[in-house]
Amino acid sequence: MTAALTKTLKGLYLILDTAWSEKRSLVDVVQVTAQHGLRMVQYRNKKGSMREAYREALQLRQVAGDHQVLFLVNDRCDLALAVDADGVHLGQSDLSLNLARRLMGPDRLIGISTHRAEEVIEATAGGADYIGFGPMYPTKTKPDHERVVGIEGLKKARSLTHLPIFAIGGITPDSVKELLMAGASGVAVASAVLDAPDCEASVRTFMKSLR
Ligand code: TZP
Ligand code: MG
Repeated sequence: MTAALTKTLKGLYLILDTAWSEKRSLVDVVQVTAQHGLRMVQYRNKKGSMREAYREALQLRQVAGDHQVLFLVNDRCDLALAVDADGVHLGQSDLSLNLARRLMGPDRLIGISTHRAEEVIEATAGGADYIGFGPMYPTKTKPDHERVVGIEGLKKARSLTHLPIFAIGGITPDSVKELLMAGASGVAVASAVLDAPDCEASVRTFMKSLR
């Protein structure tokens, strides 16, 4: 990973979850939120076919690239490579970090979802570029989510890794300060932006609290 990329791994990381795409198209969301300083998004499609996901991700990848927004794909290295994404975000039951690195190469980002100390240590030792840590709070976006880790869990994670940590799960602008204080480098958010009555206003509020 280049030094320039390392510097980008903080702040707001918007999860473009297709389950939350009813209020506003995800393309629209990327276009408007990029104007408020958003620099990193993740395409997350848990339901569509690979063909559908490819079409949608390709379009979003192009729009993100046009706005200098890093574009990562959730779960799937094949889709990430097919759309020439900047990286992939993997959960604990996706391809191993080792195998993913062989596929993705040294320059693309690999993020790993972690929920406990051992996973943080393993992702760090395995050469991840950043970790997601959570869920910080209960969330509807991931109904089968792991046990809530809490602020103490985040502090512990911070003590175990030098990697950027994105806190995730049920995060709203009101929770940002305590998460940064506990050591988060940034916050990964879906519903608080995508399901907001005004997604631009929500991103602006996030950006302000992240400053
Ligand atoms: N992984 C852990 S919690 C979560 C994911 C994908 C959902 C994040 O979405 P929201 O709507 O910001 O809680
Ligand atoms: Mg996953």
